[in-house]
Amino acid sequence: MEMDTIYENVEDVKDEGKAQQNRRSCLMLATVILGTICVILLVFVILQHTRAGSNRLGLFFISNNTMSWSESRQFCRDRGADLVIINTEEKQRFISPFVEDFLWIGLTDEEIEGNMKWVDNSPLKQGFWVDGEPNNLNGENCVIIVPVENFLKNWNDVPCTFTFKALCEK
Ligand code: 2F8
Ligand code: CA
Repeated sequence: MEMDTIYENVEDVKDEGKAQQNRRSCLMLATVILGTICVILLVFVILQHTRAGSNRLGLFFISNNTMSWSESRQFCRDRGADLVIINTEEKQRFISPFVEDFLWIGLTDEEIEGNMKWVDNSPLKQGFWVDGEPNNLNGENCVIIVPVENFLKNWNDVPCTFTFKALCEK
């Protein structure tokens, strides 16, 4: 074999090596880009899910029997739920049309008079009280939602020992 041909072959092998290296680099880059996109998508989906979770309306159910506020709460908790927390106007408007009875909701100022708290311990920010309520008449510390036409004024505080049906949210 002549010297020229040997050099040509060596050059070909070098070129092939470079091409292979380039292909590997491209593959690596594509993998990194795809991986990054996957991670971004995953984070996005998780964030969406978390946000949707915190805003979502749950499953609502009402007890057949009437009970005190504490018994109502226990009734809900025994079923993996709790008395409903109504902390947005949207939720208040959603729930109100289904209210056909006096129903306990998860709001009470039993601990400190006038300091209404939800069952998750969060403070009441916006109330949807019947005019004149809450009036703490003879020590009323627990709250019911009542079936009246005005869906933005249908809460009343009543004695916690009175018996009403429970409105639970899971
Ligand atoms: O007049 C408002 C008043 O009406 C009732 O008491 C007479 C309610 N009590 C019950 O529904 C148990 C009060 O909570 C209400 O403030
Ligand atoms: Ca009252």
